[in-house]
Amino acid sequence: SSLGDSEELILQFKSYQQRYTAAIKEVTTKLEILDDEFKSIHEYNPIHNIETRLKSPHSIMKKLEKYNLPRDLDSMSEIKDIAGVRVVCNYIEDIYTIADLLTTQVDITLEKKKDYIKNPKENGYRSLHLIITVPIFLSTGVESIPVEVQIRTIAMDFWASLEHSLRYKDPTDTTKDVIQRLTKCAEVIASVDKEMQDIHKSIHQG
Ligand code: 0O2
Repeated sequence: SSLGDSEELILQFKSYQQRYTAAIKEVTTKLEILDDEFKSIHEYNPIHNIETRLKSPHSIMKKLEKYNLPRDLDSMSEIKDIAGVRVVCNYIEDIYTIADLLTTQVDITLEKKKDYIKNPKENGYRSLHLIITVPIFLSTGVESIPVEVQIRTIAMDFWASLEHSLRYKDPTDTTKDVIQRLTKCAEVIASVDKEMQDIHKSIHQG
């Protein structure tokens, strides 16, 4: 019967997908506008690239299970990362500039912030995570939709994507030694990020 329930929820989810897709579009446009404006004023782009993803019904099910939540629409609204936007910036300071300019916009509400740059995860993972809500305008009225925004540098993104694929390859094989080596890589990368930031500053200000 639980299979039947989940099939029904998947159908309901599909009707909701459009809302999350709309929210992704709104946030992406806001980010692109900020990046364009920056370029015209400061002659450089803080954003390197933007990636977006919509969580699949299957992953939503897995997450509901992980948190022991019932499979219904109410608990689905508890999942805040159905709409995901990843912003890859050139330099560390760009991350905070973009986060600030986005979250201070009048129609955006900041629900949650996790700064894994100031407080890296034990494995060395670094990124700024925001949960924001953005209004989307439908024929039936306005709705506030949550979006998870991950903001990181190119270097942090490089580490995160390789670490992610290594972990997915064989989770049981990530020994303590492998974790330690990955953590060390994250530290080296962080120091390169700082140096690149300094070089950028000295050229832009000098
Ligand atoms: P995937 O496969 O990327 O979708 P929750 O989101 O509720 O499960 P939490 O702790 O509130 O848990 O979320 P958190 O810490 O903000 O992390 C959410 C997302 O950040 C993850 O999504 C990853 O995308 C990314 N992330 C967090 N930690 C790591 C890490 O150590 N390495 C890498 N490569 N990415 C990380 P998902 O849904 O877990 O995974």
